[in-house]
Amino acid sequence: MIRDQETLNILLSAIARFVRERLMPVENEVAESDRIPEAVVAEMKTLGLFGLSIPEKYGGMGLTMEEEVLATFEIARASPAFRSLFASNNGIGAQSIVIDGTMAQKARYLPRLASGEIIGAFALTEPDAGSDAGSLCASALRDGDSYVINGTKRYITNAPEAGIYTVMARTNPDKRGYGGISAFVVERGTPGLSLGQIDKKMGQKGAHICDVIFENCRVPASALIGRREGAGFKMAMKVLDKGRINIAATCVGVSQRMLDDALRYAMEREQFGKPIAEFQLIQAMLADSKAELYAARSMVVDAARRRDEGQDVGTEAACAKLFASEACGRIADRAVQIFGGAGYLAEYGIERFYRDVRLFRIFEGTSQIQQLVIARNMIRGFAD
Ligand code: COS
Repeated sequence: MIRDQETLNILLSAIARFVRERLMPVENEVAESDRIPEAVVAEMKTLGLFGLSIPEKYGGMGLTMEEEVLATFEIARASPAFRSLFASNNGIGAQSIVIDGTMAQKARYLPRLASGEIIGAFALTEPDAGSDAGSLCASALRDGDSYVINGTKRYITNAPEAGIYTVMARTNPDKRGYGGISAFVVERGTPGLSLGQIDKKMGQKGAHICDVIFENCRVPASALIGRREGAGFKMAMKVLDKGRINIAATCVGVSQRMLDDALRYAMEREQFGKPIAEFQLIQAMLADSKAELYAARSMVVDAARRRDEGQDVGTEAACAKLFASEACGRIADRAVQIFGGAGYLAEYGIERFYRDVRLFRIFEGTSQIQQLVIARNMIRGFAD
């Protein structure tokens, strides 16, 4: 749903200009230093990028899902590491509070998330619980007016920078499966919370992940999100439904960038006396990429519109994430191929995207998990 096209156009063109003039020129610097310059982070805050989807009442822009994916298409034309820094405040690092938080939790955290003063991280995955999120082991045992959290969370995006962590832990260890899982908001600096070393990754330099370790970490009972025990797993799944649409939108933006770069190269690079874009085998790669990009974009917009209408979008979010991330991988591969030898060299940048986008088929649910979600929902629908 687009509330006001004119206002949205102003935002989209401001983002496009920021991407072109401020982010793209420092992509190499960020990849080499593994750090986004402070000045760029400050400009992200001024533009409101940390609060795109946080309600206006709490200082965000309150974008609808459709508006947000259109913004993401623009943002994701730059290296995905930039988006990673503020994406968790619009997605998995804040949505548990937006969707299920108490009034007090919303008032305490959402304004600071919206301004970028703090970053939110989502701590679901554990060393032994990845795709099988319902088997997580971290515990949060009630003790008087508090809960005591123990356990380790792994691959947590933005954990080194985060000011708050949404932590899924078992409040009822006797209850196996998802029913015993609750969600907590835990503040950085709480005694008993520590961070592991920043992990070295294949790509997305400038975006950081690490372990988050809880050792007798005591939080007040008011840290329980929604003040309901046992609701954490379903809440995490709802948060991931939105997150998956956003990852799919990111795949569309990055795919567009890679295809633009590949087309430009194919028009400029000459072999056998003419631009390689005039050869049909190159054209086939360009055309397949364009068609897949169009399909992915259409799926993302449709899933976003359905979510805005209040529909249950578990299936559509999984379809969009599955298709867009797999297509993005194929488009990256073709872009490197079109660049030829230059595609393998760091200075042309396309190999960096090739490594960066590999993550999209893995995080916020692997492609295999998306297939499983889609098929399960089909089977359940048939049974009903
Ligand atoms: N919205 C609301 N409720 C949902 C839901 C959703 N999107 N998805 C599942 N649920 C509910 C189910 O309806 C079920 O409730 P009922 O028993 O009342 O019907 C409950 O949650 C458990 O669901 P399910 O039986 O499907 O759970 P499983 O443990 O079998 O599997 C998968 C769930 C595999 C889909 C889930 O663990 C998953 O998404 N794993 C991937 C995790 C992930 O993406 N990790 C990335 C890390 S975060 S960056």
